[in-house]
Amino acid sequence: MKLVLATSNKGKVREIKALMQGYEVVPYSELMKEFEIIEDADTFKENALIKARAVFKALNEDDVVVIADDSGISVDVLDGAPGIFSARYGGEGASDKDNLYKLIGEIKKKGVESSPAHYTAAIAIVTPTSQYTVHGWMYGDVITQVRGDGGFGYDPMFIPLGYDKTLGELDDEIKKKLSHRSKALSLAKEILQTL
Ligand code: ITT
Repeated sequence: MKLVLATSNKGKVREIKALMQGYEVVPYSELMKEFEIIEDADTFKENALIKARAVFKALNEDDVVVIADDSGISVDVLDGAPGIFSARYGGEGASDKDNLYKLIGEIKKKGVESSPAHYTAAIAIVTPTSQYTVHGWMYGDVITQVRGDGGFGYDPMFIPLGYDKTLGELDDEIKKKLSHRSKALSLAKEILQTL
């Protein structure tokens, strides 16, 4: 079964390919020119559906399954920010590094050096006849330091529960076992098996 990924994020593509072995996973940018998708819903779930539906429509094929991932980090000391705004926390066009340093700055403004936090991933699956969503979460702490260069996004400041290193420092295999994305994708696989 060919799965088309409705994402432009290279970190997500790398992780989803590694987590979906046995499936043919193709980023939509390999099939058409990337286009802007306005993610204007107020939940991860709805934004994932917006992306999957937009790519499904643009592909205009009868026999395709599209998968989208909408994800982000929620920090307790910031009342859950940046949440669904994680990709643009540092402003329009912000890079992963801009977002990371913006988050560190906001946590420091609260007068603390760490805070409990969690990642959320919503995965949407869109087929010619059906639409599904599943979720996964990973809990831990964010710190006001950048440690390691593994993973992507906010990983160099995120320490998963039960560890004392950031996802930037830990082996990829650990994130593969623990992550919000891997938990959501294991549920997605159960759905894909029924199609
Ligand atoms: P697409 O919409 O094209 O998929 P995006 O990067 O805009 O790409 P999102 O809107 O879902 O994707 O934003 C996700 C944000 O959350 C982005 O800033 C990521 O860096 C961050 N994020 C999500 N999962 C992450 C992970 O596993 N590790 C680190 N950061 C993550």
